[in-house]
Amino acid sequence: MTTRRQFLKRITFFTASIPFFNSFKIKRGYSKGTIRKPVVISTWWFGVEANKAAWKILTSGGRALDAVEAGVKVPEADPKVKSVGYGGLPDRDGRVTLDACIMDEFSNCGSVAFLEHIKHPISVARLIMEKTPHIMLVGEGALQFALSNGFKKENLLTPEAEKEWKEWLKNSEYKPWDFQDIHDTIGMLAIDQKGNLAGACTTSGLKYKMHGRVGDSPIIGAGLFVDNEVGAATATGVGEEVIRVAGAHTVVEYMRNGYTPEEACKLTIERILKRFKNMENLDIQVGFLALNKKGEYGTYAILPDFEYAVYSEEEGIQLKKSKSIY
Ligand code: SD4
Repeated sequence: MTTRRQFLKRITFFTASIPFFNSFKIKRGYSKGTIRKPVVISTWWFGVEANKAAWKILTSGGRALDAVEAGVKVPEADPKVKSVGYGGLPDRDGRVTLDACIMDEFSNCGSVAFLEHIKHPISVARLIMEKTPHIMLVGEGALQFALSNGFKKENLLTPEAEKEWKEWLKNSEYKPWDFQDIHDTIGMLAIDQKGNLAGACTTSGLKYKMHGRVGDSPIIGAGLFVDNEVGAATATGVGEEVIRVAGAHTVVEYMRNGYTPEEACKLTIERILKRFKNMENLDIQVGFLALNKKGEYGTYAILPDFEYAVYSEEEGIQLKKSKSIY
């Protein structure tokens, strides 16, 4: 069991040793070893079903982009997942507002934020990527764009989510990270049979957030980043902390410098923690997933309990526990 003090020492060691590791980056860089493909990884328990949908596309020779879109649509449509799409817990005004983004192997990307009434924000994000000169549409403009492209306007607040929100209203205590009721994003990364990478990220955001709040999930470089030469990364947890360090982009940059996916995630988590003076009462969760060009993946989180799903030839479908600082 690591004490907080040991942990702080470790951070200092890591920070001091980065230039040392960097001096080895050529040697530590990409070997010409076998590339494992296809592979798909995604955040949390609902990643299992999502990965299965993605896997069908990957194993029939489809594009990673199509696989990640199809994959994350599974929890978007599932009312049991109270943190993504339909059935997501609302903001403090009782409105379900969604954030999502998608990125492909050519650095094409699309994003929606603060979108209401559309069950599949990821598909709206993809359409923005493919049909507009822009990357990101938000709020009313994003809704108008979706409706004019054939998406249906729906009520996404299920009776169960409404009941929970009304219960919360009694005390209105805002806890961005509530261990009793983990509230999470799906971030998914895939490498297809051709060795191309793509990623998708979609969420209803932190429950009972302020109306209008946007997290990291629709921000390219924060909640998701894909560089087809290097690798891809995605994030879950308190989006404000992820945005502050341009999380997913930082993970990819560490991989570019030769770090493994797990090392890259860990270094980025440590970057987040640098600003916290008092680690004793830290109750903020952030988790990163990363997949490199060789089909190797890795994860790291601040707190335990971050789990992720992986699907590959070697491992089949598995739900795994991530390593964490605490
Ligand atoms: C957000 N990162 O809106 C998302 C939500 C999440 O665990 O992943 N919560 O900040």
